[in-house]
Amino acid sequence: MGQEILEHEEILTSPIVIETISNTSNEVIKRRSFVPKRCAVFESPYTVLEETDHFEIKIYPESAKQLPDIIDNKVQTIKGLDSPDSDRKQQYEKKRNIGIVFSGGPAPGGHNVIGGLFDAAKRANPESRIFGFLMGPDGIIENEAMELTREHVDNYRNLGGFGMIKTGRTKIDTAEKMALSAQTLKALQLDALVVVGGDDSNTNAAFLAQEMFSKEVQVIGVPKTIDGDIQVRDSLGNILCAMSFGFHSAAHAFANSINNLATDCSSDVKYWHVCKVMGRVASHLALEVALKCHPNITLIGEDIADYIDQKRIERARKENTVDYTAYGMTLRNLSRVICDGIVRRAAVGKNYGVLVIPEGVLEFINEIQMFIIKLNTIIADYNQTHDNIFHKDFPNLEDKLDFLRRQARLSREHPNFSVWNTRDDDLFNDIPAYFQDGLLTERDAHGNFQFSLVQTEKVLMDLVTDYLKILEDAGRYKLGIAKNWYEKTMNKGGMDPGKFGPIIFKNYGQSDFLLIKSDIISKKTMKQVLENEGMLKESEDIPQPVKNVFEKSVPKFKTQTHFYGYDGRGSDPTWFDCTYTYNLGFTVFSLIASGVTGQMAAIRNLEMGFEHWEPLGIPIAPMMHLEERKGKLELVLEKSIVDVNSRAFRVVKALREKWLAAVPGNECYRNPGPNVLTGGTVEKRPLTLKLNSLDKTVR
Ligand code: FBP
Repeated sequence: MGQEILEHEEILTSPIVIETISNTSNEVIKRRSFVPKRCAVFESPYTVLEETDHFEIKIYPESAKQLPDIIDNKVQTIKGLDSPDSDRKQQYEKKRNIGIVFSGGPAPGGHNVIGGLFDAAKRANPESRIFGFLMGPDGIIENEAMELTREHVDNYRNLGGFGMIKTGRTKIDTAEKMALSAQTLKALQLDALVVVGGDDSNTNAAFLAQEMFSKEVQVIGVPKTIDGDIQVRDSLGNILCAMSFGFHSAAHAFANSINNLATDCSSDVKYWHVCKVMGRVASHLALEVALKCHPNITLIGEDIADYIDQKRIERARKENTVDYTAYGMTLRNLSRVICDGIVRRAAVGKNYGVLVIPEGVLEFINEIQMFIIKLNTIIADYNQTHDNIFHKDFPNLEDKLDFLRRQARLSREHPNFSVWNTRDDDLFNDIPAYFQDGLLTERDAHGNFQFSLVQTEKVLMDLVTDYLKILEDAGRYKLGIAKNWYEKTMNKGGMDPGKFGPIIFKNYGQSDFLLIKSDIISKKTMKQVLENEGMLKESEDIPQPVKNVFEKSVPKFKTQTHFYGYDGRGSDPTWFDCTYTYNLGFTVFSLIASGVTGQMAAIRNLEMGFEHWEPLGIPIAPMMHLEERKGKLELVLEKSIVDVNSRAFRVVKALREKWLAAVPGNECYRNPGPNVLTGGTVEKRPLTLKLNSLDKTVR
């Protein structure tokens, strides 16, 4: 034993072993040393803001009421300045204490926001101090912060995740949490707080900015989320911020993994890979993945919501009525769409494929959306009325269902005041328990439904499997048999393929992939057909080659399910995200150095090449609108969803049939390439943005 330990030690002290197993791979060392380009304005030693009135912003009265001190903020563009006057110089170079916090899910590029802010702040004044709040907004409430040194920052440059200071989903949404936060900011003598987060966190940043206005602490937001749903436009549709950071890297990571599955399944030819792709509500990530790697089927939630069943409309029109169920897709409809693709590929011998399902697809299905809204309201009401937590009081599914049943019974006595009636209860009881459990899952701190915790893909694939069975029993789901294989098998068994062909196949002589007739659904029915056609006597068994042909035609639907989400959130940032976030850090500093608050740092023209990028500050308060949250209307920054009229979506729609590849021959899969920062061929910006910008000219 002692001898063995010694040997282990000897092995581990060898310099080659040390280098080989180091936690820091050569790739990490190379990444850390990459220096992203800076926008031209940041090449100047100073910057200045220029208020612009180019943009039309419609202000909600409620925003003006709740955020009076920051409602008049304007869009600010950033200009480089080489020789400032002494006031400007003094203001810019002032020693500052700046705090930064990550809020919500990780997104590749966050460390470079810190890197950019750190470099810009230290360039202006090496005495300035940057504090990172630990574990998200909890770090502000509980005053858990660390001063970030150059060593910390250098260690994480161009690397994924939020590991340097971690993150959390707490919302600073009560007077008590606000007061504790104010105490922390005062204790650290902060001049400014930077909130790096999604739509909800930027909303929170606006409320913090309002609260800290009188205390003279500036609050600046940064648009982060892999979901890509922070896309800010003015009321005329001019783009102020085309994309949150992290989106491109996550989509790239997902597309690479999905492309690997495409390579595998088209080699192994036996699995359908069902890939759920993150994005809480909007399907931006699924759309980008589709453009990057061309899966056979990609569902887009927004497209599903837009679906209109023309046949139903026509039928209703003839009957002089309106069929409201003709608008939007049901879960059942959707499973039929998937089945159609599977059946059509099977007909040309392709018993495999790649299906991409956006995580938030259920949000776009009316029947499910109705449950989500109703249950949100019920849970929020319960928590408020009982000053307790619904999920603590009803920990098990059975308890929750029991509670709902009681609500349904109550609705009979008070029909006008009920959110949950007996019809809801009956419909809800019709869905599988694991799905009921998913729909009743706890909402996050912002009141959002947690789609990532629902087995959306299982819900859909259960319906798909059931319907495929029905189609198979009806003889409509069959595997096409290559004509050459059929002829070879028959000839080898001493049978004439030409004699049997027209009897057992419906397209013999017309296609290279032969489909067994619909009424032949078993060996028994095959025997009957052969007997009827005089090819077989009642006492005879089906010839072995014909049996082999039949067996080959029976599709075996086998799936592998995958969830792409957390892996992409933790991936290293692409060139686009490294460069974008580093410049966001510089933008944040420029906004702080100019004394503004309640602004979100952004870069305009991301949809174009780097040379067109324009750093700017977007006023958060005027961008807010009212939305239902936790069953109540709340002021929030609007989430952007996929525009079904956008060029990117229309390209995917136009290529749907091609990528399904339900024809004999090659697939259309695309390899997006490795995520390298230099010398590679990886796309320099999201394909969605590139396509959507085709009609745009630089202003
Ligand atoms: P953010 O909006 O906070 O960036 O997070 C988005 C997201 O990655 C969604 O795509 C996903 O639904 C959710 O986070 C998962 O959240 P959690 O980390 O709490 O499981």
